[in-house]
Amino acid sequence: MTTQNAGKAEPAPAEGATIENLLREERTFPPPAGFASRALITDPAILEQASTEEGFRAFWDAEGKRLEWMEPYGELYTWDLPYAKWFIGGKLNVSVNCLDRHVDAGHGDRVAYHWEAEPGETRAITYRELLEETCRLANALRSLGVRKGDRVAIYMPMIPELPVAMLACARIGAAHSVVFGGFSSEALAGRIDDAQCVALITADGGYRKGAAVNLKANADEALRRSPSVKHSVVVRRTGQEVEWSEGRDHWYHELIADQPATAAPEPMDSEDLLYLLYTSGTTAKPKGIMHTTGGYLAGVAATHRYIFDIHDEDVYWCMADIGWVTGHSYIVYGPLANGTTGIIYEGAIDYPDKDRWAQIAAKYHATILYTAPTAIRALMKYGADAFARDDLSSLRLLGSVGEPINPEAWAWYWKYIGGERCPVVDTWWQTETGMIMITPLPGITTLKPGSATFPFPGVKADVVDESGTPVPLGGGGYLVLERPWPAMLRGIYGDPERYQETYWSRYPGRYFAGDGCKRDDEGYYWLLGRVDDVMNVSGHRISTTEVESALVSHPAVAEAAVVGRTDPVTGQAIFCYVILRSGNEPSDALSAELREHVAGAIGKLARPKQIMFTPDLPKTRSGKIMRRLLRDIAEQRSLGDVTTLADESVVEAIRGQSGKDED
Ligand code: 7RM
Repeated sequence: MTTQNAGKAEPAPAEGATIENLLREERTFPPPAGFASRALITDPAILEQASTEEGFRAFWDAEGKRLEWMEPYGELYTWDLPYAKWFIGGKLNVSVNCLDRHVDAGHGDRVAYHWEAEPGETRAITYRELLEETCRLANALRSLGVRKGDRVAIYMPMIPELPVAMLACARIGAAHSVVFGGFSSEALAGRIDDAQCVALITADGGYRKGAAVNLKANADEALRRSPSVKHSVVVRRTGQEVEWSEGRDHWYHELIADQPATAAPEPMDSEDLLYLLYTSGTTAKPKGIMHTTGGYLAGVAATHRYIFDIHDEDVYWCMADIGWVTGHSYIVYGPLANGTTGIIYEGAIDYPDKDRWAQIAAKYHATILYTAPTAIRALMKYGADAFARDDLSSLRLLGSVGEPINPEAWAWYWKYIGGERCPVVDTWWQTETGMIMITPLPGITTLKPGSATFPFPGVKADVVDESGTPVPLGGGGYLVLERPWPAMLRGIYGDPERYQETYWSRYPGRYFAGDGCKRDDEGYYWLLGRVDDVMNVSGHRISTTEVESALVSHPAVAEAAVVGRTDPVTGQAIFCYVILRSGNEPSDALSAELREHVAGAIGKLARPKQIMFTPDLPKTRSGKIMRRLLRDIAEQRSLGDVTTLADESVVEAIRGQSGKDED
């Protein structure tokens, strides 16, 4: 096998390998001794133990037993492909597990969330307060006729009432469907309609970079088209002028004012629907991913606890928006199930000051930060001096999620934010998986920058080629999962065929994640981006991730996005969008240098055809680069669906640049 070389010669496509393995990263970081000595998991044998069916069952049974059940479960799980059920016959309520349980154990005064608003207000909400507010809203929803089995849409900014709304739904057995506050009325209407939601919980507005967003106006527009919603509950956040529909609209504060602070929790079957969360397909209509009760809660609680190594005194800050799955699993359900003290921040992390995030981390003595590579690269662009005045010495663990993290960003995160003492957990998972699946365990795993390392205990993953044959270590292919896991999706709402087709038909019996992946000779997993993004240059299947990582390892480059563009000679040619670090100017010389740099770092076959310098990149609200749009721009086509694009002006800014063909 010759695919291990660092690209000095052009390797032929390796047998069975469907995606080239080009980038080589040699740095390793064992767990810092001070960290490992008090970590929750210190024995590497757990990975081996949980790999057998017996060990896997023992692991999840123990995690299931940590939860509070109204009726105990019998069988641990059943697997009637492609449908798993977990904790069979058990009854529980998620809000009880997230709230009552901790208050009953004497932790009512513990802070559940430190809330920090962009304009500067703050609130500390204890577990007792969160429980009482949840019960008031649960009662209010019941008074409006919302019942077990109904669906409730939530369209809110990052304010404490958002987790309250989710928990209140969970308390009464209604499934919530949270729609990002940044989405349009059209996106909201489509999602409400698909789920036939009976109620909507929203706010008058929210703040983002100093401006008030018109949530209520968007919601009103959506409700004109979505007649299933009979009641709309509105939090007064900004105080802005709103239209009012008598009988349908209710102020949150008025509605809960007279409600009792206790509410009987609905006993839910372990397999009852907890929530829907819509993920946008590239062109087709968004999929309502279904998550249920017992397995989901056990899955997110266990992964949160062991991967973030949660101790009682931790102050944990996941910087995601609650409107995407990271917020559901790792701001709300996992952390609350574990009785963790967390931070919720409403605004942009670099507003009004570049170091706003660091001021917040310092103020609350955050011990754990969990964010996305896109945020890390944005902070890199500002440079470490931007937060030199903030004391980040309380930090002890860092996490990354959402995209492959390029080794340079990883190393910067480790060095400048973590002060070279905090393990960095690069966590791979999806809306569909519900919980983290591939990840370091920070007390035992030797880290490699850019690798999500190994499957979580009990997770059975593999990397396969087109035909489904496992690719040997050292090669790249497609990531599959081979055994059910408790937090896995239970389907796509209203569309069982699409569920079967999207995830289970390509490799019968195995879950197809849609991501490229390679393993190195020590078995470390390296995620290579979405398979739709893989480029085909002269028959070599090259991951955009590896070319982007190579570009970002050049000192002039802050961020890069790479796509394949149709090429008459090579099929596709590598087209790179590059954002420069401040102090660097676009030039033909720099363009040539970057192309050489990539060729030198990962091989001549990956030498870019074209570099386009650009001020910005199109991203989703959760920070993922929309390579599909970049392909459209590179091919000079009209753009496809742009509803999930965070900032539409970016596309025009890019189109205004010129890119010159090389060669
Ligand atoms: C949690 C989340 C899922 C997709 C997934 C990947 C990519 C997420 C990583 C990652 C490499 C990671 N859910 N992805 N985490 N790629 N390394 N650590 O992001 O449903 O919104 O997206 O995100 O492509 O399939 S998601």
